[in-house]
Amino acid sequence: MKKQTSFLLVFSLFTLVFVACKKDDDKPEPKVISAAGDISAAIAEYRALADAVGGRQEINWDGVPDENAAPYFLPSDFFNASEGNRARGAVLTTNGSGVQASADSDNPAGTLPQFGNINPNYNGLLPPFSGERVFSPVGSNVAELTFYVPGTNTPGVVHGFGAVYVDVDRNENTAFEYFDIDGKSLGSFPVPAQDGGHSFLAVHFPTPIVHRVRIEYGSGPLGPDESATVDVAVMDDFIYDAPQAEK
Ligand SMILES: [Ca+2]
Ligand SMILES: [Ca+2]
Ligand SMILES: [Ca+2]
Repeated sequence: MKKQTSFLLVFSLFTLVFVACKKDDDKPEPKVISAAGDISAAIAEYRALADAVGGRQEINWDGVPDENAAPYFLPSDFFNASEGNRARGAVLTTNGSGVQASADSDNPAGTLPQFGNINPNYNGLLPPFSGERVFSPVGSNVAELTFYVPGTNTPGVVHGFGAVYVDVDRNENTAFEYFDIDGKSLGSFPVPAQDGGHSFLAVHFPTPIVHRVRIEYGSGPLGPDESATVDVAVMDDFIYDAPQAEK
């Protein structure tokens, strides 16, 4: 009887140690910053984190010229130019027909802002956080953001990524999933809802480990009217720390 008890005790201790180690090895614990409504304090907090690890990049879409904005697609590598203001190390892809920055209000083609080119009822429904242009994949509600050493084809890594969402009504539809350079998931993180307004989510890891972010939001691709079953959402400002080569 005594022998059996000690065996059980040793076995339980072993299990405890094993579980504790496994948890530590599983994934590095990131800092998660999220907010809905007034998101300015959360953005300031994340900017400071990105600044502290070698500088930050921000994409607010507002400098995209008319010829690269809706109704035209934004080239996937628009923000991975070899030099100048577009050398941001960010490549945007989708399994839909392409990605777009929305039109501004004085574009020569007269395209409606806030993705009114896709559904005129969206104009007025999707208030931008910065400037006039917002971002969305078209033909899909999934976008992939992959980091490169700016201006090169060398895969890059960052500590983290954060972004502003516009008009997320239900948080079950909307999340970021982060991946390392081997394609291993670092976790999936939900975005808080804010009907008619702005939400923010940023996830910052202790080391530069993020190579790709899968961004999924809204209940489906842009097209149908917002309703009790359809949650139309788009994105505005992207913020991340400077992409670097993996060491
Ligand atoms: Ca903007
Ligand atoms: Ca709404
Ligand atoms: Ca919505």
